[in-house]
Amino acid sequence: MTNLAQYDPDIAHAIKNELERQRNGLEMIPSENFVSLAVLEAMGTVPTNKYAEGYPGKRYYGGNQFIDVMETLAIERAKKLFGAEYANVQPHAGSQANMAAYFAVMKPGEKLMGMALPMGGHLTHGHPLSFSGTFYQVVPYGVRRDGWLDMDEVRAIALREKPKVLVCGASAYPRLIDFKAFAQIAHETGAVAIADIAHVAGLVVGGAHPHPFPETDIVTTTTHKTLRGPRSALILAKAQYGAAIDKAIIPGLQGGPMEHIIAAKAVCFKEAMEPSFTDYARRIVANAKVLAETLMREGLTLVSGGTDNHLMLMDLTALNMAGKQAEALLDEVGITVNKNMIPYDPRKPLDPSGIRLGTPALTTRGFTEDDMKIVGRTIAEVLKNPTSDDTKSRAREVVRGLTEKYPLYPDLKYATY
Ligand code: DSN
Repeated sequence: MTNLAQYDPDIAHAIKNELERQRNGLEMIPSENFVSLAVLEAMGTVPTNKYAEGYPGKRYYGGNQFIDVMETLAIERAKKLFGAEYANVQPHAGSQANMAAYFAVMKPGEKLMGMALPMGGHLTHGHPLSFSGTFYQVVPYGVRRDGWLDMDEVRAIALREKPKVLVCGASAYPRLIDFKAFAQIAHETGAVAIADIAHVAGLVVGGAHPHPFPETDIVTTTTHKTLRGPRSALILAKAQYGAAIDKAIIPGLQGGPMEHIIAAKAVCFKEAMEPSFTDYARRIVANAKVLAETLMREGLTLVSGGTDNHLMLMDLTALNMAGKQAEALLDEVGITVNKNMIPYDPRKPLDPSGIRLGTPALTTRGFTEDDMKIVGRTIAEVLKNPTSDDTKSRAREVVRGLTEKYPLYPDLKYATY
């Protein structure tokens, strides 16, 4: 067996370059993070070779005695971590987790009520171009003009429309989500309450965001955002939904589970149960609040006037700039953010008025509130002086100083090329 660098230097080189990009830049896309070396190691292991369709103790293939150990540990840890009666650790990704949750409780053509994507929701919460907007009748809700959710409006829509499923959770909402209030509205109107906590899962288990259980019926999440695990997903639920969700995943939607990723999820859940994870979650939010205050003190506009979680949404209209331009400018100095629609955006999804940025990845590196002030002032200076080469040089120096102060994966060695 030859190693990657020997056999395929082109791919090995691209991977090495990606590692250096991650090391040398400020990663501020709020849905990204850096996994531990233990999680990284588990992902690159031999369970990838194994077919394990079915569930522990009930597989369609032989030879699963060790796979069952991994998956059972992942299930038991997930249940303990989230205080859930049931867990399914097989969804490959967040979209598949949501698809399985809907498939378990709703027939095609029934009503799905979810937050509209341009308002901060997600494609799988009913966007017309997603399976969710194709298979189901969609009833969208949004935020008010001030960027905040209005639970009275959500309740009024749900009472009028009587959806089969009310899904809550968001991809670009900087405030706390009252999962309990959503579940109450769902149950008052006869709907199943699903919380997609992908963005805030790490904050939820770290006690820095309200918890969806025990009120919510089904909870879906990715595992790679604030939860800081492998790129994958998870479904949790009240026990009564377990059998239907198991069937929705297999044979409903997926084939062989990725057991190497399930092993890595088990490691992630163990890490998230450590007392230090609570401190991590608290620091993500503290860093985000300082970053938001710094940006606003510099005169920049944040949707809803700040943040209560790990992310913020900047409205660039007053700078006479679009999200695309801001994303590219910050990229030039080594700061990675993503262009994003803002609520009531007059522009288009691929050319929106805002950017979305957050603190989970920088907090993993060790950035403090004082560092976030420096980051905020640097971002503001670049955005306010888009044509100044001096500004860009200064910003690159700041980025270099900070990334050297908090080295990423200093012990990770790939073969030299
Ligand atoms: N793509 C994810 C995000 O960036 O928020 C949502 O699925």
